Amino acid sequence: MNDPDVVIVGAGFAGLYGLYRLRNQGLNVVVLEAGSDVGGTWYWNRYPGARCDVPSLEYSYGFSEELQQEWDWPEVFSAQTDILRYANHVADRFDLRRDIRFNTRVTAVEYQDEENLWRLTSEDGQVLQARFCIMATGCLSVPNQPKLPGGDDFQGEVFHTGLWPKHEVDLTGKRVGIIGTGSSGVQAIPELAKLAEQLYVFQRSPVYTVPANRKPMRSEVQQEFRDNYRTIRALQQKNMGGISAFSPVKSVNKKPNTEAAKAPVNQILQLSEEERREAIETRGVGVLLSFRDVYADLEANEVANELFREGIRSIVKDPLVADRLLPKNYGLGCKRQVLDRDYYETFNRDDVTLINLQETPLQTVTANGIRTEDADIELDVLIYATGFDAMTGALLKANITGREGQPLAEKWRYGPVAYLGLQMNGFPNLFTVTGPGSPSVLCNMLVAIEQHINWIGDCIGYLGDNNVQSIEPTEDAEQEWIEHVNEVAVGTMYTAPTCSSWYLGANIPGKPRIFMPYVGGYPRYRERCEQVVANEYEGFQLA
Ligand code: N01
Repeated sequence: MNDPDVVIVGAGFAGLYGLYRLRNQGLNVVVLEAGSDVGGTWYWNRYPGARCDVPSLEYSYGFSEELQQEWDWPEVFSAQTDILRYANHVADRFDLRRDIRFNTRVTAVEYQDEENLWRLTSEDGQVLQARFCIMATGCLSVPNQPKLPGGDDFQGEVFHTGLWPKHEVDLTGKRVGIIGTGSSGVQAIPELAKLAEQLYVFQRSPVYTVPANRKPMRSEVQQEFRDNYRTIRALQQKNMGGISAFSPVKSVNKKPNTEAAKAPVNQILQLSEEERREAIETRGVGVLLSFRDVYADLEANEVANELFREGIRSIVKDPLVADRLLPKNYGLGCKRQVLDRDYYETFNRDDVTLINLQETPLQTVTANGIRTEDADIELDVLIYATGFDAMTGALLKANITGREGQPLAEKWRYGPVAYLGLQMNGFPNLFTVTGPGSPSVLCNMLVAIEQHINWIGDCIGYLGDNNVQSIEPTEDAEQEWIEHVNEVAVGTMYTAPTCSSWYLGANIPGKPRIFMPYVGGYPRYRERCEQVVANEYEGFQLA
């Protein structure tokens, strides 16, 4: 087989759209995928309770009018199974599988200086060369497996939420331990509690989580979205997080709002205590996330934090357990917001035990379970819900080397350095999708992905039309962009001194503490990308 024009690594939503878009441009494209099927995140994260925290009508492709008109979403916020079904439908509908090589884990991505080609090698020894390489490897795709003392000694079954097996995991009658209470843990815990005989939750940091919308999709609502998709996709382009927040008017009976609920106040400090409580009563605790000052003002943040804690105390019956669940040393807005279904209620069950690792640290994993400072807890199953080596993990794991054999790991030894999260100096014709320095994980992923792939597709088209052999950013442009990325993150709760999050790389021992995504908002970022193109690829060197 002839070498393709483009190799894409990853057949998640970015890889699928990349293949569709570039193939339609007349390019010969091959996708290499480690899994046995499409879906990326939604292929690997099959743990009980896995679902998306963005409404499905928004977290879906906008590139095909037919696709958005024909696909039915069964719930407002879809479960993993439905999103994976959607990914499979897209692969089949657009005949994408014929260019995807499954079970092909890329272990090296090397630039060949002389030929100006990228050579990709896979675990099973396949070698493929192409002029362009697109890393569509996802932002949360390398599971963080902490090295706990005695971790290898455990004789029971071990799972990671991010690598959940495809076969059914039978937890009936079993004593199950779960480490981690981030988005994955919070989603899994209520479901695991229903399946296991006993559930032990090992919590290092309590979490701020608000109840998720759990409504089934009504066909009238779906139809109203379908009728308005053009507007919705346009609104997404103008929203900070790539979400249209389109409000159906025909298919939804709006209840009359109380004064507090409809007040156009976006500062919590402008409300009296009574008004704050009334707002929570009418709109739920999630209303705390709608006040702007909560994200920018420490006093406002603490007011909201305390109201949030009050909510936990009112749900969890045992005051000691409730106290352990209260986040105390960081504020709302520091970490990725978590959504839940009956998380706090789950701790009222007799068969669920919360272990606060800050009070009673984990000493060792044993053959039979976990030993903390004050107890030996026997387990049949141990589940790690310990997150991911986010944003840079998958790129570094692919062993990318650029011009003159420079490893990406060396270029990024003090943190990721890239221009617009799209390209790196020294790595010509290699593109990253939703890479560090782009809105990425702070944006509706599908919107961010389509924008990146369109930009890359247009760029490759431009190079072809103008007989240009390679593109890469200048070091100056890269540096300037990173400074801007850091500048806009300063003063936000994301970078507050009390904050440790995977956005900052703080969850991985030894990882440089750098705020990786671009917090300046999707529209501003998109406009910058467009301006760069209008100025004939400003900040890039073309050769
Ligand atoms: O990972 P996390 P996640 N010993 O890093 C704990 C997306 N996502 O998989 O906070 C003990 O948030 C760690 O404790 P601490 C979403 O973007 C989305 O849950 O570091 N504990 C924390 O409690 C999300 O933000 C969806 O102190 C250890 C937990 O493990 C991102 O993925 C669903 C530990 C990790 O939380 C990551 O979420 C799922 C150790 N050695 C995921 N190491 C939705 O769409 C780590 N922890 C809803």
